[in-house]
Amino acid sequence: MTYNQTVNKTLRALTLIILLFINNSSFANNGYKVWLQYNHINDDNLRQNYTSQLQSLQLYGNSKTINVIENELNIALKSLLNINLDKNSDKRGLIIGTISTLNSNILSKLKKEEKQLKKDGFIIKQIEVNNKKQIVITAKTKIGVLYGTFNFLRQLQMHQPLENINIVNSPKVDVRMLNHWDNLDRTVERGYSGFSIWDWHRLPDYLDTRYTDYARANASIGINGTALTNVNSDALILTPHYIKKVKALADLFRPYGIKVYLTARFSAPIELGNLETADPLDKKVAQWWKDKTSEIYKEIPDFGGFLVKANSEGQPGPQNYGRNHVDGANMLADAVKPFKGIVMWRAFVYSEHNPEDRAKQAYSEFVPYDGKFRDNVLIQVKNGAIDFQPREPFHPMFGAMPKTNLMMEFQITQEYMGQGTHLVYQPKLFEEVLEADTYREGKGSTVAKVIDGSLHNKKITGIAGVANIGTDINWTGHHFLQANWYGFGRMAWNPHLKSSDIAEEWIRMTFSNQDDFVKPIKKMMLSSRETVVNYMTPYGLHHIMATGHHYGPGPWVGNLSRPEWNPVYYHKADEIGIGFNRSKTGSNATSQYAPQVEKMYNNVKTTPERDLLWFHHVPWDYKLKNGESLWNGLALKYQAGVEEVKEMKSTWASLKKYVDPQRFKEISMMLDIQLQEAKWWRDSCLLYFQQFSQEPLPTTIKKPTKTLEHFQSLRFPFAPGN
Ligand code: GCV
Repeated sequence: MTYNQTVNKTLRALTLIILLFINNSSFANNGYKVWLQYNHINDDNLRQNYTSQLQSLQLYGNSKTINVIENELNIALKSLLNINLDKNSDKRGLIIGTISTLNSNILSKLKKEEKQLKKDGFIIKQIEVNNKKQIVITAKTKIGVLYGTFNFLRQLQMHQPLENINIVNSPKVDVRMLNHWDNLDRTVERGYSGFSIWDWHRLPDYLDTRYTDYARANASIGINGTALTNVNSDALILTPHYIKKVKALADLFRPYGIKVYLTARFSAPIELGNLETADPLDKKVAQWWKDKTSEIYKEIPDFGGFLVKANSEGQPGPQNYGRNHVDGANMLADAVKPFKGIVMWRAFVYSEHNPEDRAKQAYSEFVPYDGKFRDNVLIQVKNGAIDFQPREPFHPMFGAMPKTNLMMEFQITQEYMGQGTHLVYQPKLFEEVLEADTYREGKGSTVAKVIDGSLHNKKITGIAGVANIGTDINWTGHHFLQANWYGFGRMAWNPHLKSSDIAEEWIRMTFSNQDDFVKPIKKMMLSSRETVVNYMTPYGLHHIMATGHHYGPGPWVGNLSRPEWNPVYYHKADEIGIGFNRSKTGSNATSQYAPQVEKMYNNVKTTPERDLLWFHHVPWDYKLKNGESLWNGLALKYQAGVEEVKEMKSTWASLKKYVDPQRFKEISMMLDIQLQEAKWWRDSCLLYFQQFSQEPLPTTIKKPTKTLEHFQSLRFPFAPGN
C-alpha cells in the first residue's frame, strides 16, 4: 500500500468513526436540540427514497426569513440524510417561496389548495413541473413558508412518505404566545429550569445563540409572540435603556415571525414619568402612555403590545383610583391602536377583602363588562377559576362574554404539578379544558370554539402559555417537559388537535421512531397527568400545596393572613367529610355556568367524580361509583398514583437500549425523585386527612413510615421559582 493509500484509508476510517459517533444513539445527548434533533435516518431504503426526491432546492424571494429557511434545511438535511441540496439544478427537489414569487405554471397546480389558505397557513404539495416531480412549499406570507418548511421537516423526522404529499394547514388562533415570568435580575417566577434566558446585562450588544435556537424551536411549532417579562412587572423595562435591549431581541426574532410584547406596570407613569397619579382617566396619564408607546414603536415597528396584571395580588391597577378594568384596558388599548398593537388584560383577580368564594371573583368582576372593552383588548383567562391546579373544571368565564375577546392562559411551567422534576404531559390537561362544553350556545359550545373565535365570531383570538424555559442546557430542566412547550405550541396553532397525536410527533422527533419505543412512551406520557392528579389532588381536591413556593404537600396550612391562600380554605376537611360546597347550597359558584352545566355540578350524583370535592362537601362514608367509601376511594387514588409512578419507572428502565445514556440517566434520576415525592404526597395527605375521617387505611396501603409531624416540620427555604 502506498503512503497515499494508507492516508486515504485512515481518513475514511476516521470519517466513519466520526459519523458513527454523531449518529449512534449511544452518543451523549444533552437535550439542547429539543425536538429539532434531526436524527440521522439509518433505514437505507427510506434514506434512498428521500434522497432521490430531494436533490435540488429552488428558493424564491429575498428576505431574512428565506435565509432562515435555507439555513434550517441545511442543518436538517445534512443531519437526517447527510445531503446538501443543489441550488443550481432542476433535478427533483424542493421549490420554496411565497405564492407571489412562484410562476403561473406552478400556481396553476395549487389553485384548490390556495383557496383553503388562511393567514400564515401553508401548502406542501408534490406537483409535476417539466415532467419532473417536485415538492412545493408555499404560503401567502413568508412566515407561512417558514411554518411549511418546519412541517415538511417534521414529516421527514417522522419518516412519513413524500410521494403525493399534499398538506394544507392554517393556524386557527391568531396570537400564539409564550408568557415569560422572567424578572430583570434573571430570576424566573415559578421557573424550575435555571435562570432567565434573557441576558439583560449583555443585551443589546451580545446576542446569545440561545435566542436564535429559541426562535427556531418556537417557529417550528407556530408560536408567534413572546411576552418577555414577568406579569408582576418592573417599570424599568419601559425605560429607553431597556427598550434598546428589547429591540435587539425583536430584530432577531422578526425573521422567525415572533413579535415581542412587554408587561406594563400600571403605575409606570408615576414611577417613570413623575406624574402624581396613574389614574387611567387622567389626561396626562393617557398621554404618558401614548408617548411611551410611540417611543417603543419607533424602535420596534411591529411591537405586539402590552400584557397587564392589574389589581391582582398587590399589583397596581385602575381600581387604585376608583376606576375599573374597562377604564384601564381601554386607555392602554387606545395608546397601541394606531400601531395595530393589542392589550392582553388578565382576569386573574381575587381579593382578600372580598368574602366571596375566590373561584367566583373573576367572573363577578369581569362578566358585567362584556361588550365594553375595545376591539384590540383580549381578556386573558386562566384555564380554571383558581390557579393552574393539577385539575380544575374549565373557567366559567369561557363562553360567558360573547361580546369580548377572551384568550386562554395555560401554565406550561409546573408550579403546582411537581415543578421541574415530575414527568407530567400537560397537553392532556390542555385538551381536557379545550374539549369541555360550555353549553353557552347549546351543546357543542366547547372552550376550543371560544378560543378559536368560532363560537362568537371573533376577529382576534389568542392563547398564551406561561413558559417553562430557562438556562438549563435542555431548556426545561426535565427532558420530558420539553413536550409541554412543544404541545402547547401545537395546540395554540390548532386547539382541536389530539394530545395523543402531539405526543407521538414529539417522541418520534425527540427520541426515536422505533415503534417499540414510541408505543410505551406514548402510553406513559398520556397517563402521566392523571397520575399526578392521583397522588396530589384526587377527586377534585385543589390548592393543598405548601405555602409560598408550592413545592410539596401542605394541606394542614391554615395560618396565613389571606384566608384564600390557606389550603384549609379549599379542602374544608372536618369530621363529616371533605370538599368545598360550591353548589347552590354553598357558595353557588355553579350558577356562573350555563344552566346545563350548572345543573350537572349542583347535584353530587351528576358531578363527574373527578370534580367531586371541587363542588361538594362530601361525607367520608359517601359511596363512590366503584362501591368504595369516599375515604377508601381517596386513599386508593393516592396509592394508585404511587403505583403508576413505579410503572413509569419500569417502562423507562425497559427502554434503555433506545436512548442515549445521558438522557436515559437524567430521566431515570428524575423518575426516582418523582416516586419519592409521590409517596411523600400520599403519606402526608392521608395522615392529615385521617385525623378527620378517623378511618383506617385500606389494607392494600402500607402504613406510612413517617409521622404527620415529620411532614409538617419540613422546610424548603430555597425552593426554586419563589
Ligand atoms: C406571576 C399565582 C402564582 C404567582 C403568579 C400568579 C399570576 O398566584 O403563584 O407567582 O404571579 O399566579 O398568575 O399572576
